[in-house]
Amino acid sequence: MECIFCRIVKGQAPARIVYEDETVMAFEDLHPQAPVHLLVIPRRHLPSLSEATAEDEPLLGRLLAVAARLAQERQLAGRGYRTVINNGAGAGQSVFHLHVHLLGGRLFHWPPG
Ligand code: DGP
Repeated sequence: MECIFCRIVKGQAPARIVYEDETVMAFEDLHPQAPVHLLVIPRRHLPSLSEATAEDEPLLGRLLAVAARLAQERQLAGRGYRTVINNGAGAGQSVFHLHVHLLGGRLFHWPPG
């Protein structure tokens, strides 16, 4: 079974897409953990942060820049928002296609669970 996020990128699985360009895409998380919960992903399949190489550094910056822009557009910055990358099953990663969670619209606690 192909990666679910690759299927979303190809338009083969449904998603509420909020942003896309030639390298990244953002859509609403299926199981939101906050009033705003978006996932920002590379179009290209990259399983996790730990598998990113030096060549991926511009892409990693792009993922965060898009997350920040989406947060700005949704006026999340004033109250604060959180970006999360779960890396590996032990850290809670369940979809092995790199993604940045953008969460906002509520208060967040530290340390995370
Ligand atoms: P993580 O646990 O960090 O790998 O986060 C994966 C997220 O992906 C999780 O919050 C739920 C979300 N998710 C899983 N499958 C789908 C899907 O088919 N569509 C969308 N929009 N989100 C999904």
